[in-house]
Amino acid sequence: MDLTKRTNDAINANGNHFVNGATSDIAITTHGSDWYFAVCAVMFVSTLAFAGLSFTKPRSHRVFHYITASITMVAAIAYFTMGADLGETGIKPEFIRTNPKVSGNLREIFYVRYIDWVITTPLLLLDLLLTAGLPWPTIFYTLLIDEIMIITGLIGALVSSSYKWGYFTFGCVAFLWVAWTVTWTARKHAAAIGPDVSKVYLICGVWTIFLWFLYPIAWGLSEGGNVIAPDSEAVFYGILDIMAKPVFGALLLWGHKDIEPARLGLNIRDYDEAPLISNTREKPLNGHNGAGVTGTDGNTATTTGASTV
Ligand code: RET
Repeated sequence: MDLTKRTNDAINANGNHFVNGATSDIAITTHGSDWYFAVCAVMFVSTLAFAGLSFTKPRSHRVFHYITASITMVAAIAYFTMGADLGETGIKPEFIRTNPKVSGNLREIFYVRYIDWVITTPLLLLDLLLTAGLPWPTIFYTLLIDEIMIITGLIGALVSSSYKWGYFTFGCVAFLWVAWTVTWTARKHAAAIGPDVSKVYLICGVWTIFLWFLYPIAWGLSEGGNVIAPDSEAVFYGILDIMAKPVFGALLLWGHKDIEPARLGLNIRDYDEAPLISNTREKPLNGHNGAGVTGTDGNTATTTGASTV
């Protein structure tokens, strides 16, 4: 091997996979592979930055750093896979085009993209909805609906016939539901906590919904309609992913720098801190309960000031 001139050998090493005896003839080139590796590097550096920043905070204040660093870490691995021309399969396009950039019988579909999204989009929503202080059952079902959006998108991408648009429609309906929760329900919760929380939430929420609306367009032009080449698909999704993950993460963590997690209802305690809620058995006063909430067994939950050591 000539060490003075290192070239990207991924397409040669891993490309030209045979699917049912044929190769994907609408596939990324070395340019697409280079770009995917470049985005991988951006995700990796962002992960180091977010994880590093977490050390500037006590352990009880790191939840958003950990979630955000996990998001870019998963993306870095997915982008490494796509750069290596792996995590893909050949699918016969519904529309056979004459444009030489997309003419062919099998289009390369990166299913690894959806494995990334199925892990990272719920985490992005978690970052956002925890900021809004949304009740956990609402967060939980919003994340489930988000999973439906991604999985229907994956199935649609793997289907050759026009039925793919059925899955696309399911995905769009799920997305509208998520968008509603982010723009309406959660916005009201954030506003109720305080103007500083409301401001961070609005910036990150508007950014998210604007960007997320562009994903189905990218899908329609790539996996759906076979209009743009896989290299262009790489650039389209890559720019969106950089905006939606590292840039979003930086905005969110910056916004959180002066916000106590306890204000968002996140009562997180380190092992050497006093519990926020103690479950002590108190003697009832004249047959009445003292301050605090008393269960049927006489247990009284008493609030003892915020995270005192
Ligand atoms: C699909 C196709 C089905 C319909 C819709 C989609 C939306 C996808 C979105 C993806 C967001 C991904 C992010 C990744 C971060 O790196 C699945 C393309 C609506 C919104 C934020």
